[in-house]
Amino acid sequence: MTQTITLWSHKGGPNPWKVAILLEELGLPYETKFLDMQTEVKAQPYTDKNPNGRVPTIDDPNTGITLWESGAIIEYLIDHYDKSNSLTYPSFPEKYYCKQYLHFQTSGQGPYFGQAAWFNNFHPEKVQSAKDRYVNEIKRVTTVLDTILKDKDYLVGDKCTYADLSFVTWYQLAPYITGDTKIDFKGDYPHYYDWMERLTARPAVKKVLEDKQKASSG
Ligand SMILES: N[C@@H](CCC(=O)N[C@@H](CS)C(=O)NCC(=O)O)C(=O)O
Repeated sequence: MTQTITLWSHKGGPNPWKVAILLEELGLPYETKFLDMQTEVKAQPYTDKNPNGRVPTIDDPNTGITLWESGAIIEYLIDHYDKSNSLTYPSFPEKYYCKQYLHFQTSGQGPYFGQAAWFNNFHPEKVQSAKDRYVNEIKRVTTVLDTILKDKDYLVGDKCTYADLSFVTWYQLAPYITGDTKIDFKGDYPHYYDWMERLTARPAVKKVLEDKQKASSG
């Protein structure tokens, strides 16, 4: 029997919830532990697990691993628990295309969307050029995805993989992170928009987004 995996998380931030989507999709037992961003995430004992002082981290008693960085955690969960390849491909070149898109998400989506969030909502001075730069990056990344998805339902092959799922939680925050700039995703990026509708209609994704909503309003 699979033992319960612990997911160290934060109520509002998107990266731990990205991992929660994979845990739900794979039907794994897990419990979420929320950390206070001001007092706990950059302090011991948490930094003994994750010296980078960020979430997510997982503890998996089934293998004894403690692992951080959401992309690495997703690869680990897929390698260890997706034995039927339900969310990946064992075949060449699809296996590497899934990795390509996950790397694009962790390096090309997450950090830029994160900076947009920072300059629109937290930076103490109003720096219009920085806001523009990162909102333009959101538009650019979405154009890339919209173009890739022009003639297909999912990024790799003909089924939903972990690569698709990794993009969901940052996009859910788009209305907040773009500040004064309202992006018309449905009108300007229709292929992206339909893809995101398909992903967010999945029961596991719906559940995690509801859990996130409850956690951040609770
Ligand atoms: N590259 C990391 C980014 C993790 C990250 O930035 N997490 C945010 C929450 S979504 C965090 O812990 N922020 C707290 C801080 O920066 O102090 C990953 O993908 O796991």
